[in-house]
Amino acid sequence: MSEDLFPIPADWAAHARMNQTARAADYRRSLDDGDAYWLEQAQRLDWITPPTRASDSSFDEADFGIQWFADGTLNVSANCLDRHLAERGDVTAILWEPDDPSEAPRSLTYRELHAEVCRFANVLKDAGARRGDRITIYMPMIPEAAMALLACARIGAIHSVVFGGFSPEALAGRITDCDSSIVVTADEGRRGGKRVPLKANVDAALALDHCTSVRRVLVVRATGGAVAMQPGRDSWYDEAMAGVAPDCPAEVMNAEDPLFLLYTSGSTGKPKGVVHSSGGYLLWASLTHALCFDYRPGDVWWCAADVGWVTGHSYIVYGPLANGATTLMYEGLPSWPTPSRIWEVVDRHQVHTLFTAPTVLRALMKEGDHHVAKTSRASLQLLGSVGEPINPEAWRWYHGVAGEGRCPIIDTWWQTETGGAMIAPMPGATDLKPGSATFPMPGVEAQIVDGEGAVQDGASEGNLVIARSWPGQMRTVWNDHERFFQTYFTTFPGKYTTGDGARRDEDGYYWITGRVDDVINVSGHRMGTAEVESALVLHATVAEAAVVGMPHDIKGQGIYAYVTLNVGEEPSEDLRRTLTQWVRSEIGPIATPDVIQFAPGLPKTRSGKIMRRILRKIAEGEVSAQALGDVSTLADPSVVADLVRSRAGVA
Ligand code: 6R9
Repeated sequence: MSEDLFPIPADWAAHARMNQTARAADYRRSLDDGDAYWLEQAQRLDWITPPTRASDSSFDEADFGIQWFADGTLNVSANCLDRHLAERGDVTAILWEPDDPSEAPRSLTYRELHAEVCRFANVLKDAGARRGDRITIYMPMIPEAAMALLACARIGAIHSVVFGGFSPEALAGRITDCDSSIVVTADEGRRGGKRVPLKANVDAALALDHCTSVRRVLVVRATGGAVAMQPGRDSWYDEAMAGVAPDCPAEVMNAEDPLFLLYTSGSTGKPKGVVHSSGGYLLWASLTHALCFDYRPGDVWWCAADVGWVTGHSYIVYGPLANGATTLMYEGLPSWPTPSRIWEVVDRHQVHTLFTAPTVLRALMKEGDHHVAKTSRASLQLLGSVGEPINPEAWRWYHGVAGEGRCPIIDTWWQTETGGAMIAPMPGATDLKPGSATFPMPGVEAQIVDGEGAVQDGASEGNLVIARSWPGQMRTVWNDHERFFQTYFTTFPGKYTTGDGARRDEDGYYWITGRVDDVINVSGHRMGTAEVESALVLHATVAEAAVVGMPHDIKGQGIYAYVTLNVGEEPSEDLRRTLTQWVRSEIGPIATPDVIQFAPGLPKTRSGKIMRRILRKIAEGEVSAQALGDVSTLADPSVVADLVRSRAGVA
C-alpha cells in the first residue's frame, strides 16, 4: 500500500473552515467536553425547543440506550426548507439531470421545493398518513423522490426508501416488516436508456399473500408509460397534488422521533430496518457535509449515489438541504451513453464537488483517459469517495486524471448505521494518503481492538469499534431492539462493533481493510451472504448453498455461490442460468451471482458449521494446501479436494 503524502493544497489551507491545528483541537474538545461541544454544534439546526441535554447514551447491557438532544423539538423538513426561505428562497435547491442527455434539466429553488413539499405532505395526509406511520418510497432518481422524503418528515411520518433495483419479493418483505400503509412510486424509472417497471413491481409485491398492510399507492408520472391503476388504492400524484391546499404546517417532532428507517444487510438473517432519529441524524448529516466537504453557499454539490441508499439520504437530501446547498440529482448511470457522461454532467452544471464510489472510478478508468480529457472539469474543486475501500490506483486516477491534481480526495468511511461520515479527511485540514480515510470525525472515538477486545494503541491492525455514541448513530432495529443490541454491542461489550477491520499507521491514519463478517460489498452495495443463500435454497432443486465474496476488478467484490443440489438433480449450464435468474428475481439484479459452482458437498466442521474460510480461499483461486490451511477438523476433508477439482470448470 502506498504511503505517499499529498499535502493540503495552499488555497484550501488558506480558506477552508477547518485547518490542521483547528481540526485536532476540535476533535479533542469533542471527546473531552462532549456535552458542551454537542450542545454548541446543535445550534446549527433550527430548533422549536432547543435541547438542554446532549447525549443520554450507554452501550452497556444494564442501561443500554441511545438518545441525543432528548428534550429538544424540531421539524426536519422545516430545517431543510422553511428556514432558508427568507435569505435563500431563490437559490436553487435541487438541480436535476435526466437520464437522457438530450432532455432538459430541471431545477427547483428553495421556495419552489418548499411549496411542492407542503402540497405533497397534504396529499399524504389525504391518503390517511399520520405522524409515526411508515411510508414506503420506491422511486426513480427524480426530484419527487426527495420531495417524498421531505413530505414525510413534514408530517412526522417515517419513510422507508427501497432501492428501485430491488425485486417485488424484496420490496414486499420491506413493506411487511414495517407494516407500511402507503407506497409512493412512479410509473417507471429510467436508467441508462432502459425502463424500470416500478409500478408493475409494486403491483406484484402487493399481490403477494403476506403483503397486506398497504392501503394506498401514489404514482408519479415519470415516463408516461402505461401502468394498471387499481381503483380505490392507486392515485396519480399530479391529480392528487392539484386538489390539496398549498400550505402545511410542519409537525413538532421530538429529537428522538424516528425520521426514517432503511433496510440494510447484515451477516445473518433478513435485512434489518435501521432506524434513524430526527435531531441527532440531521445534525450529523449536516455537520459532516459541512466539515468533510467544506460546503460554501453557491457551490454546486453532486452526490452521485441513489436515494435508495444511506448515502443518498444523507448527502443528496438531508445534509445538503439542511446546509442550504444546491444539490444535483442525477437520474442515470455514470457511463451512459458514453464513459464521458459523468464529466459532461460536471461541466453542464458547473459542479464544485463530486462524491461517488470506487466501483464507478474503476469502471471509468478501464475505458481510457481520453473520455475524461475531452471534458473541461474546470469547476471541480473537490472529489469524494464512499462505499468501499478505495484502492490506491483508483485514488491516484481520481486525483491525477479526473481532478488534474487540483482536488483533494475526501474518502469517507461510514455505514448505514452511522448516519454520516465517521472517518474522513477535511480538505483544509488533512494531508492525504491514497487509500486511507484518514482520521475520525468529531465525537467519533474510534478504536482498534483485537479478537478479545483488548484496545490496541499506536500502529496496529484489528477490529474497528466505536467506544461511545455520536449523534448520527442508528437508534434501534425496527421492531427488534434486542437484535440491535445483540448485533452491534455484544461482540466487544460496551462498544459499537462496525464489522469492519482497520489498520492504524504510525501517523494515526486509519486504513479500512474491509468487512470481517459475512457481509460482502458488491459495487459499494452491501449484501449479506445469508440473504443470497436463503434465496438459493428456496429453489426446488437446491439442497444447500454457501455464498462468499470473491475479488472482482470493477465491483470490488463479486458473489461466489457454492450450490449443493437435491438428490436426483443434475448440474447443467441451464440450471446455472435458472438459479442466477432466480436470485435476481428473489432479491434484485444487485444480488446476481458472478459464479455458481455446483458442489456435491460443502466443507463442514463436525458440528456442522460451514468453514467459509476455505470457501473464500477457493473462490479467490488460492487452492494450494498451504493457502487452504488445516482441513483436518472437517467432518469430511475430501470435499475440499473435490471443490478444488470442480472449480476449474466454473471460475
Ligand atoms: C456509506 C455506506 C457500509 C460498509 C462499511 C464498509 C464499506 C463504506 C467505505 C467503506 C472503506 C470507505 N465502506 N465506505 N470501506 N472505505 N470509504 O457505504 O454504507 O451501504 O451501509 O456500507 O461499506 O465495509 O462497513 P453501507
